[in-house]
Amino acid sequence: MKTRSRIATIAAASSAVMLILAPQAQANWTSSISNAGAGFESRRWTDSNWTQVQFTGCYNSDVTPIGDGVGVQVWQDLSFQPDDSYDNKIFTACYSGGNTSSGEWSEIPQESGQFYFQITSVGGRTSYSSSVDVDKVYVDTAKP
Ligand SMILES: [Ca+2]
Repeated sequence: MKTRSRIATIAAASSAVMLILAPQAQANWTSSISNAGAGFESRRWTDSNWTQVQFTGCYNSDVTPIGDGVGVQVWQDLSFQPDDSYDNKIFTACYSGGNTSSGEWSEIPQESGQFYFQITSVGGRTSYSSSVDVDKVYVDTAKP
């Protein structure tokens, strides 16, 4: 039983290596967020030149004024050096009637890299005690 589980672990580790070595492809992705406070980091995605992050249906965990929205900042994940930050945008439309907030970052590098977004504030607060749920997160990498 123990031997079998170790083999499974090794197989999983090998496929992770394969993923890292695979050619980088840019793909759009959809997800949701629950209970994320300032400091939350999204999954990484491969992108270049331009990227777009959309939130549809935002709800705060507490009574923070929704007019202050949720702060969304795109970063490039760099190995062996500090990550590069791009604009911090405040999403507010997603708090009303399940509308969509959309942010575009057109200043990211032309060379393909690994990107993520960070939640920087919720209701204007940067403490993790205020958190947000997002029904739908959509990242569009399509522009070249
Ligand atoms: Ca792109």
